[in-house]
Amino acid sequence: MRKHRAFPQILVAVAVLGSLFAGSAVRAGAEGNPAIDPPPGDISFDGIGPVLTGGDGASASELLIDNFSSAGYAVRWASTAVPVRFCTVQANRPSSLTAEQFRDGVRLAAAMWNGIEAAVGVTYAGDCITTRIDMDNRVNEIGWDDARDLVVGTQAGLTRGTWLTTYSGREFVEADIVLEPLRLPEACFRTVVAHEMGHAIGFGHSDTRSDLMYPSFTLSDLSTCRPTASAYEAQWLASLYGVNHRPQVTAMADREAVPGSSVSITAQATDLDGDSLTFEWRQTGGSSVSLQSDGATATATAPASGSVTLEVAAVDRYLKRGVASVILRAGVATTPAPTTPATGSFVGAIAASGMTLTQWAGGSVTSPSTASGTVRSIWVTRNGAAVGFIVGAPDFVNQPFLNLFPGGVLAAGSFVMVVTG
Ligand SMILES: [Ca+2]
Ligand SMILES: [Ca+2]
Ligand SMILES: [Ca+2]
Ligand SMILES: [Zn+2]
Repeated sequence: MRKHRAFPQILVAVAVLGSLFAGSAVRAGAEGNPAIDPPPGDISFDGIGPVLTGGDGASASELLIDNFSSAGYAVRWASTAVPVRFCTVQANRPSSLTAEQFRDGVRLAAAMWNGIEAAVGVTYAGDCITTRIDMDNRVNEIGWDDARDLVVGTQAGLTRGTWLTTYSGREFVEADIVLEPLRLPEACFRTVVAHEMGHAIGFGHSDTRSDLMYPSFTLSDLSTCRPTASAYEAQWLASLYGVNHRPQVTAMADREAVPGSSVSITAQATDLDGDSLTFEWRQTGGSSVSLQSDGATATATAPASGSVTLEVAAVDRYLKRGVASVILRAGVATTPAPTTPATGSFVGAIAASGMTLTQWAGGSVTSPSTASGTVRSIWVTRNGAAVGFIVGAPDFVNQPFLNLFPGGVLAAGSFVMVVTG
């Protein structure tokens, strides 16, 4: 039985904090600020006990977010607020982490939570317009501790959430994540972000070591910096928000095409929940080719050689993604497939019965067409001898003619004798 450790919540008036520190200078570090060496031993992600603050005057005892028990006070985002949008504030980022590594950590955490089939999703919007975390601006920021010193002791970060109680329960209105600028292995940094994001979508702490929402990690055992939520946590998220499935998507079979030619590829997708879907196409392998997409259909240029891999994702409103790929290979420049020669015809009128000397208008003698009569045979002269094609006769009978004119195709303008009847 999983239990949540409940500790008294210390309420902090966010508005007061905001006014207290509104004037403090924030050093915007393109290069980042010096990183703080982490403390030895266990590092708590964000302190022990409940981490969320009510925005509606709820009492301390009501603020215990006991999400791992059946009798907890859950806080969640209203479905109209999903996907939950986060942006990053780069100010005060430690020098041990590049701006892009910071963004990658957030991107991966969002993708990890979105991978769970629950009716909640997280979208990462890139860097915030603002350069300072504001706890009361209705923008969900992820950034670094500053002169306010919100993260203290052996904590790596904190999540400050506010919610309002509505007829359907407690609904978040904002959740900000403040990180201490610690010098951490990238895997542990990513875990901290994923853990805090977990709080920001409604998780409390778990007392199970193998859960992402366990309250602490230790640098002496990097396996405690786990990249994903556990199966149990996935289940819990689905019970908080309801299940929502990722779309099922299939692309066309692998293709081979003449180098440089334009190839159209179509994906088919379904969603068990009936969500409307958008499609994202990208190239995941091979030398770069042009790729243009319009919904479920994409047009790519076949590579000059080798093959390229294209991936299509069908994405629903909760950012659940179904993915399929298709390989596009450079084919040999194909010779046109042999085609049935066009019906042949004569120049001018042909007698309904008898012999007519005329000219061939083009096409094959194997299916001659005339306005009158039935063509019995067609004759040409070669080296003073007549060579005939008997319509409807077996090939061996007509072999001498077909040897001269493969497929029975006679050049337009050739003089022929036609026998009809
Ligand atoms: Ca904010
Ligand atoms: Ca601090
Ligand atoms: Ca769905
Ligand atoms: Zn935590």
